[in-house]
Amino acid sequence: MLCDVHKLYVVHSSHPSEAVKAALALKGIPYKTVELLIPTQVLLMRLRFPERSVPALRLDTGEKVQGSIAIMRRLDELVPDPPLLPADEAARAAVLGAELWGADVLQPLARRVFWAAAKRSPASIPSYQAASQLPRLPKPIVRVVFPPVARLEIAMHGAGEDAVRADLQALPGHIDMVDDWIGEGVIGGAQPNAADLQIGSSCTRSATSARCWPGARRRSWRCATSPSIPATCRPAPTPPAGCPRAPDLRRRGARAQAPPGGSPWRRRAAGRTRPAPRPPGRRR
Ligand SMILES: N[C@@H](CCC(=O)N[C@@H](CS)C(=O)NCC(=O)O)C(=O)O
Repeated sequence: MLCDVHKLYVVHSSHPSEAVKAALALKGIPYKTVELLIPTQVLLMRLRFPERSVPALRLDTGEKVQGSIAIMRRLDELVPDPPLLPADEAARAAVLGAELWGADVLQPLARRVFWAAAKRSPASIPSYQAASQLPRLPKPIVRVVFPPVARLEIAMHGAGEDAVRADLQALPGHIDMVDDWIGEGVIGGAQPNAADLQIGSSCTRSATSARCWPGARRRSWRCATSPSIPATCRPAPTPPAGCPRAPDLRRRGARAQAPPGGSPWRRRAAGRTRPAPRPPGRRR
């Protein structure tokens, strides 16, 4: 069966969805957005696609592609220019490694931190709805509906206090690694690539959520403001200034070093050992 237009299924403010929207925009591919209200995608996507998550793309031919990485690959086949992967083999391997790390490590971390932060700061939720296509839910309804949704998402994504504390302690090491990739030209070049979109969208999501967490908030988030990260990958939502703090994290100090030995992702992606750790206290 032929549809007349490509359809991209998203939930609003979903970072992998933003990455795919940016890829479609870069390639100038017209599409229609089908926005689902979180967390209804868990049921509704299963009716249309093999998996329950967004983003998912239904091409005008009826072909279905689900998952941000799979969609990016398919878009490159459909519209090769501009490419989302470099032609040079070594550069391509580095970008693929960074993209995979972005999808497997940073993306779920950003999701966990978001839900934990949103639970702490339910007042920030309307700001995340700002650019949504769906009718804005009245605040009293958000107040009633949000707590069980947050509990469900936290359970689904393993975003309990301990997991998020570990995430926030690992985050500075992750950001250093992303900044190194920017320095090496793997990401952050003149032309955004697939890793820029994958990592940039998660960085911006983490950066907005991390405003709730004092240690993480001190970081400069160079990755979230890199010029190669298209504006569509930078969701505007900002938790309010009065967003509650996390006393346990403040006591421990969230500026932790990367895990000993560094990330295996980094070594696999770059094909070399991790550089010596930076001197303590260095700020970007
Ligand atoms: N790694 C996948 C994950 C997508 C994903 O988990 N999307 C979230 C929204 S940001 C979702 O739909 N979650 C629902 C679920 O996992 O049940 C991708 O990049 O497409």
